[in-house]
Amino acid sequence: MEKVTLTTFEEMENEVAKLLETADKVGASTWQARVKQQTPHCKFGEEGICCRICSMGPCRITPKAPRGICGCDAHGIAGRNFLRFTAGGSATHSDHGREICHTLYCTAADGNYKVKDPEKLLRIAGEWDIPTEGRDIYDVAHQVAETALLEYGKPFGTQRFLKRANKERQAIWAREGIEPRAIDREVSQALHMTHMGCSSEPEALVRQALRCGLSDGWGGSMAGTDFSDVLFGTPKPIDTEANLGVLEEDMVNIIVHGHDPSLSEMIVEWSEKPEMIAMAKEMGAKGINVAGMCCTANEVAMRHGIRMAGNFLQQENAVLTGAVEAVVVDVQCIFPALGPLSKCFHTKFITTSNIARMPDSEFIHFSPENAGENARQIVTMAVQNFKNRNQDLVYIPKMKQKCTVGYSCEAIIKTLDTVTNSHVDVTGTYKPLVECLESGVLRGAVAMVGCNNPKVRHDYSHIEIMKKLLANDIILVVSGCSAQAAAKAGLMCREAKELCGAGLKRVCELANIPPVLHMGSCVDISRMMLLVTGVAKDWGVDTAQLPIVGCAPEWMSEKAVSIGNYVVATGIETFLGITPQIEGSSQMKDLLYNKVRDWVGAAFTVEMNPEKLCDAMIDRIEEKRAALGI
Ligand code: MSK
Repeated sequence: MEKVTLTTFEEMENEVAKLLETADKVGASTWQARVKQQTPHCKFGEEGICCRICSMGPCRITPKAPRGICGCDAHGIAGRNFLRFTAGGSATHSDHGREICHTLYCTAADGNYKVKDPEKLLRIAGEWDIPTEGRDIYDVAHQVAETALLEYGKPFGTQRFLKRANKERQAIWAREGIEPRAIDREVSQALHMTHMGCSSEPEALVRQALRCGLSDGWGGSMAGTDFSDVLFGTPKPIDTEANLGVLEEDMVNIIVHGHDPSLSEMIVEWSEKPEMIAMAKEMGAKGINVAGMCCTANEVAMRHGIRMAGNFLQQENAVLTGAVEAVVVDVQCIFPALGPLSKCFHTKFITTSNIARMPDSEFIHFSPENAGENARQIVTMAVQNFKNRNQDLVYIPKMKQKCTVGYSCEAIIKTLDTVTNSHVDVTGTYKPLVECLESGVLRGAVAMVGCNNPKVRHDYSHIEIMKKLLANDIILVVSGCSAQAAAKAGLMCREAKELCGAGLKRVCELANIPPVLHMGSCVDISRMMLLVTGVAKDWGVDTAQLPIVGCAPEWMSEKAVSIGNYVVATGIETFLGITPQIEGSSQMKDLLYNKVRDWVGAAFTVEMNPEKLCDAMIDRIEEKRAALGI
């Protein structure tokens, strides 16, 4: 086995500097320049104490003006802002899930979309008491999809997926009155509560934030993940590569960017068609190279081995290589800057969803019914654009690393089965993992997730924290842009076991896994909830007792706040490397950093210094171990 050589920050930053020179040459605006223009940020906004909810304001809280015009204080304003942030994230993830449910409803034996994992579909149908015996798989798919869609607006009851949680957790949610009802209802209620003249009591606002977050993680996101697996296949370990070096000088490069795999799956399928490859050759290219960006990268990497060009803060970099024929996007985390930036190059910026319309883009409305034709049109546009590439502007950084991705819960269990020769009775469970944790071979696990944020050095917190955790025998499961940070650095290959403590290294060797396990995209944090729940059930304890914590060191989006709420509500201590916009309220800080622990057994910890954040996680893991008597 080869030794691992990590890509350093200096190497990455030197290459970015060269791309920024190209930006200067063509007069393009970049996020690096815009950050300077926007700094310093508005202090009222940063602390969450600017209220723009009605037109009597905006009101800003200062020592001289401690209440807004309606009389709301800093705590009510920061609380309302926090709940609105959560609702935005929950709505976004859940609407992604809804689109996937619609796609499932459109499946047909001879259609654009088919059922690729019938076993998983039948399992979900069984959970939901939907008859399967003797039925056509597509009849079952349509009924399951319709039932899932009704979860968004059902008038009575709570989310069906809550039953997957361990009994202790379900009891806590019921006791605290935070079981999510219809998904849309929790978002609507959050907006209603935060309307002028409704809630201004921080505790009530935080409870609704937890409930609204849970409707995402144990509702909309879980639907998004499960039905994506049914449609496109449940991920299995697969080898691929990551970083801008996956772009090819002599091929048509298509970047797929966003979140919804319904689009990217079709683009991948069409880019592999012989007639499309023949057309690329006619244009003088050697073929078609599809590469992923942000969470779409995770989706297509873990199901097809499609290579990952980069994470959130690299989307502009990809265009700056001058070698991208088309950036094809669906929804979420897409910089509007891509429109004007693409105009400085030959690159076509193609938007496809009414949810994400942007200036300076070419819009091709993508729908499940016309998906094949839409994809054919998009791939054709990209291929025909190859001849317009300006070779003088082409510079592709050579950086890339190999990685193994695709550790769904099913794949993790299957991997564990291969290392349990002496424990035949534990096949199909997480018990081997429980044994490793209980014996101390592994000290704990961290679920590392989330974005990049220009408030901190790109990827630095992700990578430095991961390296230290590995050295301390703490295994990592990762998703979203954190996953790509790991892959690009070289931490997601089997050779990275050399960076681990003796215990984790041994586990990696026995199971033949990398020490950083890729679990997918943002919505796939629902996989992590099921993993943690499975471990808790096999251990016979509640999730809050496990030596497992969550971490989002470079988070930036509303979705991340929604995630934070459901991860905490699931009993998992959550460590943030970017301060949430609540610092102007002592009551909100006390609630989120302490008091919610009395309700759900976990809370948030915030620390901007990655070294200290990592130490705090290790300490918390050791405290959990001590409390379990191990
Ligand atoms: S893409 S939400 S920047 S993880 Fe899911 Fe990355 Fe964060 Fe978007």
